[in-house]
Amino acid sequence: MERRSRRLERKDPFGRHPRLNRAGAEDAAELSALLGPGKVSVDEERIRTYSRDEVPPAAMGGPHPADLLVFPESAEEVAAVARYCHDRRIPITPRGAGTGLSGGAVPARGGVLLSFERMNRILEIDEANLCAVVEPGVVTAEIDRAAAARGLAYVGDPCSGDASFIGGNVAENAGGNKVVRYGATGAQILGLETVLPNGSLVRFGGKRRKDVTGYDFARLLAGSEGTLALIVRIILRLLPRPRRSAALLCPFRTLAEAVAFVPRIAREVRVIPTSAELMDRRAVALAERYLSTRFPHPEAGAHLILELEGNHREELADRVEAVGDLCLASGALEVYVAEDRTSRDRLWRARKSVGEAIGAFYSKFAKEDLVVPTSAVPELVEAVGEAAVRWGLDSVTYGHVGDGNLHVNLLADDLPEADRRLGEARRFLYGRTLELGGTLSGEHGIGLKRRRDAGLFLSPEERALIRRVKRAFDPAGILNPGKIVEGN
Ligand code: LAC
Ligand code: ZN
Repeated sequence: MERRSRRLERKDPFGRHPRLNRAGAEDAAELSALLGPGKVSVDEERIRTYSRDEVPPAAMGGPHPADLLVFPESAEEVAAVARYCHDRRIPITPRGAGTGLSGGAVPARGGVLLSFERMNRILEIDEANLCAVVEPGVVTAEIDRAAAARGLAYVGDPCSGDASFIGGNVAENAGGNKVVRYGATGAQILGLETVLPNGSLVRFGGKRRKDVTGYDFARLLAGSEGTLALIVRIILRLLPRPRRSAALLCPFRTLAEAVAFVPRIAREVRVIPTSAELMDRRAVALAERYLSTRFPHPEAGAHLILELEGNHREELADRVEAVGDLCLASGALEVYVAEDRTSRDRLWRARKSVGEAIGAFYSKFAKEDLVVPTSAVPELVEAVGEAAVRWGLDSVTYGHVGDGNLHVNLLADDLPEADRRLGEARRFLYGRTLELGGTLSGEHGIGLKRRRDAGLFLSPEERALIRRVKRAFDPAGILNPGKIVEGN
């Protein structure tokens, strides 16, 4: 029989967490020696700034500062950091641009925060294979700009695309405005190069359109929230860039009419729009106030923003007309068509500002990211209305109506017992979402913020599998600990 090694195992006998250590001044010095000058920081102010994302720290039990920051410049340097931390059981939390909305990049258990901001090169736009090879710290929108120069497109388009990093998009499987047509970030990934928590470099997938040689690990890593591996290089599919596009702004008398209209586009016009976005009346009012702008028909119950593409003038004009006519026949008060860049950009800016506007004007709210089968969207919208009335709350509903993912916000500023109302209303909405075949998060992830809520939506078997997959990649439990499910 094999003898158990008597080596001291750093394991917490009472918890499911492996025992983890903090990083101290000595680790900062050693990492600095390992990486070279200027790549490690222990500056408190800087650590505070880097140790958060877009979620107010108060919503996650206060700030969770890292012990130190590292700024590697290559995959080898990432691997060196991983090996160092692995040997000492020091947590590593990977971080992109910090635009996340669930605390995914927040170092829940201290340790090393690894920023990818210096790994920001677009390495290749491969026209022959219709793909891009990029480092994780590239700003998402830059990939599409680089592709556009060759008549190609990168179709991942989260609302934060001008700031977010592609590495964070991959880790969170970010969604956004074009998912209805092209799928989320995961659907754009052909391959990933990663550093496992023990420091080994491993590739998954590659420049190929098909691959059933083994499990699809690249897809598993998309949305793994930085808990399984450090992503150091990404191969993304590119598509031919449509020559023309138009955005339709369609105010509807009621929210219910706007929502009911959306599936008719695919059924009756036989086109899947590039985007089908919703802003209810309050979302419109918030964007107007935040950007000092005006929408036509601010009294409308909701506005839809529909984007259509085509290669030829007539092709696009036909689509615009077909969708526009159907819209008017379905209760739209008007249809505005933005074809030039400036007016399209203005429209999208307004749409993309809503999330920020809520944070700017309100302090007590529930910010949800619910997703249901598209046929259940009308019932979800009804449930939001019901919750608002029952608990005396204001609500703002907007987002990706075309793919069933709505940003539902319940606002409780100035109300007595705001927390109780928000808590009860949220639980009510979660219950309805489950009944409708939906789930907690369509695109923002679980992270630290929603770890407790996730339990309601994941079966015990699924939670156990999540933990086992986590352990398979990261037996020492050092990579982004404390995320997704309790005990991770
Ligand atoms: C949006 C972000 C909040 O869609 O996901 O605006
Ligand atoms: Zn969104």
